[in-house]
Amino acid sequence: MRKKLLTVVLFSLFVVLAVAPASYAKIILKCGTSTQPTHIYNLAAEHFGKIVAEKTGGEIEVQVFPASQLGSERDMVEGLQLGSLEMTLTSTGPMGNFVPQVKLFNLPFLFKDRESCYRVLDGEIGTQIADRFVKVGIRSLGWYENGFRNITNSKVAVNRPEDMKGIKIRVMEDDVFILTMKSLGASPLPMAFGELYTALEQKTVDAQENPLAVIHSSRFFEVQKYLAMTGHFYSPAVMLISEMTWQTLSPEHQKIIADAATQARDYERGLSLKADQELEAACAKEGMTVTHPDKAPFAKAVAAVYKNPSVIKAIGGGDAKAGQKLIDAALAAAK
Ligand code: EAX
Repeated sequence: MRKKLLTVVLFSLFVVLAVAPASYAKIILKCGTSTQPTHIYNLAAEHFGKIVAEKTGGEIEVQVFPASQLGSERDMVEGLQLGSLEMTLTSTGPMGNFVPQVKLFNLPFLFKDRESCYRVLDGEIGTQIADRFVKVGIRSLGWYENGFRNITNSKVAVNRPEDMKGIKIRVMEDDVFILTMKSLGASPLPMAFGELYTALEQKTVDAQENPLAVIHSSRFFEVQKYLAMTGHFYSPAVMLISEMTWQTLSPEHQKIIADAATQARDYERGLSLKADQELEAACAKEGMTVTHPDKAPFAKAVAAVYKNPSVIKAIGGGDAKAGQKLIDAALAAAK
């Protein structure tokens, strides 16, 4: 009897040990974003996770944490460097603090249209800048899209740059955004995205600027009356993975993740285009007054940002000549 019991126990132990490695091998990749669950970043991150789960037979699970639950965009990138977070899909807002050359993409009216954006981002310039991330402990899995940014505010219908005078506007945390809004005569206040809705609600700021996909999913129409389709910045996004995490993955898993990220990028760009086609009317339906200002006077007002010595130097990573070269190359490629 005892012998039989022992056999059963040993057999059970064998079964547990045989099965255990598979369950222990499961890899969880947490991916944080700043935006609301229905926003295109999160739909794309879920799509990415689905492909990865399928291709790895469930060995890798991507868990998406929207709405700044894991911190601001800057906090999350720092988390990737420390290895406390595996992935994030972020705007370029905070990225200039990690790789200054990214500030290039923050210049106003740099790109003509989406084709021009993709040509620069997916081409040599975008690839070279993305390659720099690895040196600071993060790895780019591709340029996604936040979108063309438009201005909303609670005070006035904006038709000309002059209408921006004295308007307190929240901007992302980078001096290029601050200088751009100053050159329009507005009073910019840098702030993390997670604090923005409350700041608009409590009137700490009058205005903000974001792509339609963000404006609509964050329900800014509840606290902002006016929407001006200025398209002043094209805001790229970037899918990032912690380099520490990346180095623990097998080459097979790395390939699956890289390919899935490219597929999800194309999916996300499609969603972003659709958002731009549909959400202006949706915002109007929610009660916003929409204006379509002539962009030329805005572009003229912000042209000074391109001549700003500290911006040029920063874009060159501390080298003004390199900065000017990069700006010229981007302008030529974006044409
Ligand atoms: O990345 O901070 C911002 O306004 C960004 O556009 C937003 O968080 C999406």
